[in-house]
Amino acid sequence: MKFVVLTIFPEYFDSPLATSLLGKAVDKGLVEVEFVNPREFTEDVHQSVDDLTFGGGAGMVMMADPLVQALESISTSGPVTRTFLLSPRGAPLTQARVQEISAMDRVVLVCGRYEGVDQRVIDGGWINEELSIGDYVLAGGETAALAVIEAAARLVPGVMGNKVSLVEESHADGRLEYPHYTRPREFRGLGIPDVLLSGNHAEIARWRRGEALRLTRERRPDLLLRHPVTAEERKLLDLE
Ligand code: JFB
Repeated sequence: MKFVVLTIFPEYFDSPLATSLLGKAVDKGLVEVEFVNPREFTEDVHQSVDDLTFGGGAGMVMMADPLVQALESISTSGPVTRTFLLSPRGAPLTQARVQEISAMDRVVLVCGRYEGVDQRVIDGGWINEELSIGDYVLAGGETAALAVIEAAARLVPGVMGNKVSLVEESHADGRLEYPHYTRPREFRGLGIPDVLLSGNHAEIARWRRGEALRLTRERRPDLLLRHPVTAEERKLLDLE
């Protein structure tokens, strides 16, 4: 899949895209990321991309013209494209949305800075959808764009080596993850649950489902509303 990122700070993406899972996905050509810098579409000597806000008040706003020219420079032929604006006002990014995005041919991610972008970029039809990665305020869209890229990339076939963890993850949809342990068996007086040493894979799977469910009920009861407890899970809970 291909991402086109509109940003005045393309260098912000350098190490994340060169490191670990994403780095390998990019090296293998499974994920492509291209940058378009709105600053290259400015007309004035200062290459201004921001201006004062109509109505007054503190803060600057990203001007419509450099952003729209940058968007219009992206080829309209070629792969089908969806254009997202990262914004604290956007629809919440969920794993379900990430799955949809990971199946897209080409995704444009528009990153604003300052107080955001001129509303006419949105109202003029240059944006398909606004996305938010959470209810807190970042200084710009770049961190959110990276989160979208990383979350989508790991679902692209071949990126994770089509590991069992992806299958397990979709199977445990809507549940927090169960606790993980690795060697040593005892760490500073702390052991690990006996069941994990039993070699009984059915029992281990049951224990993990129970832990995941209890943790979800405790910490994220909101998730249980969207993914209700199943009859099978009710039995798991009754056991304790
Ligand atoms: C995205 C952005 C700003 C004051 C400052 C452009 N979950 C999220 N939190 N913040 C952002 C986001 C997403 N996605 C985000 C783009 C921009 C924040 N700012 C800073 C925006 C509004 N008010 C500028």
